Amino acid sequence: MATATAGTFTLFYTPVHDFVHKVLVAAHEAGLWGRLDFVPIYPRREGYGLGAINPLAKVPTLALDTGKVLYGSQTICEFFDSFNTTSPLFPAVGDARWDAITRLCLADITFDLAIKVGYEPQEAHPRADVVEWNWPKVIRALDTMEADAGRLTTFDIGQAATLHALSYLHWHVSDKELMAPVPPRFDWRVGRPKLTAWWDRVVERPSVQSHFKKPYVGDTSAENAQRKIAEVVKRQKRSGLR
Ligand SMILES: N[C@@H](CCC(=O)N[C@@H](CS)C(=O)NCC(=O)O)C(=O)O
Repeated sequence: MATATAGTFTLFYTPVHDFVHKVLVAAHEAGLWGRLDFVPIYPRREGYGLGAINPLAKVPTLALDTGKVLYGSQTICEFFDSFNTTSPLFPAVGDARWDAITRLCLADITFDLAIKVGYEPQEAHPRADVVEWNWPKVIRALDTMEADAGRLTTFDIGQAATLHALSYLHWHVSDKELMAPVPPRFDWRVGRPKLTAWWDRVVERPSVQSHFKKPYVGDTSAENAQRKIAEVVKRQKRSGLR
C-alpha cells in the first residue's frame, strides 16, 4: 500500500540514458511518469553534492512532497511499485517474490562488478587481481541469466534490473580494451540466445522506451540541483523532519 497519494516525486539521478535505469522503469510501470520531477546529478562534479539530504550522497535519491527522502535504488523501486495496482513488479508472496528479488540482486551486483572492471584500468595503480577475481562472477551471472531467460513470461523487478545491468555492461565494457581476462569487444549476447531473445522482447516495453537511448532534455546545471536540494530541506523543516 502506497504511503503518499498526491503530488510530485523529486528524483535526483544521473540522466545518462545510454543504459536502462530500473528506477525509471519501475516509475513508468506504476503510472507515475508524469509525476516525476527529474533533477540531474553528476556525483563526481563540483556543485552537485546531495549530502544535505542523503548522508551517502548517492544517486538515485527520491524526495517526497513531505520532505521524506528515500535512497537505495531497490528502496525507490519498491516505493514506486507500491503504486502499481495493475501488474506490480515485486510479487507479493511465494516463489515468484523470492525469484524476482534474487534476480534483482544478481543483476544489481553484476552492474556493480561491471563498474569495477570497467574503471579499474583508469585507477592510478590498476590491480590485475581485482579484474581476475570479479570477471568470472560476471560470466557466471550472465550464464545464470541465460538459464533463467527461457522461463520468463511476466515482467518483474529482477528483469528491470537485468535490463539495467546488461545495457550498462554493453555501454561500459563492450567497446573498450580492458584488462585480462576481459576480452576486447565483449558481447554478452554471444552464446546466450535465450537471454538475447528475452532482451529483444522486453526492451520494447514503453517503460524502457521512455528513456533508453533518448537524450535527456532539461536543466542539467548545478544551480538547478542546488535549488531542488534546498527545496527538499525547506519541505523537511515545514514537516518537522529536521
Ligand atoms: N546500492 C546503491 C548504489 C548507488 C550508487 O553507488 N550510485 C553511484 C552512481 S551509479 C553514485 O552515486 N556514486 C557517487 C558516490 O558514491 O559518491 C543503489 O543501488 O542505489
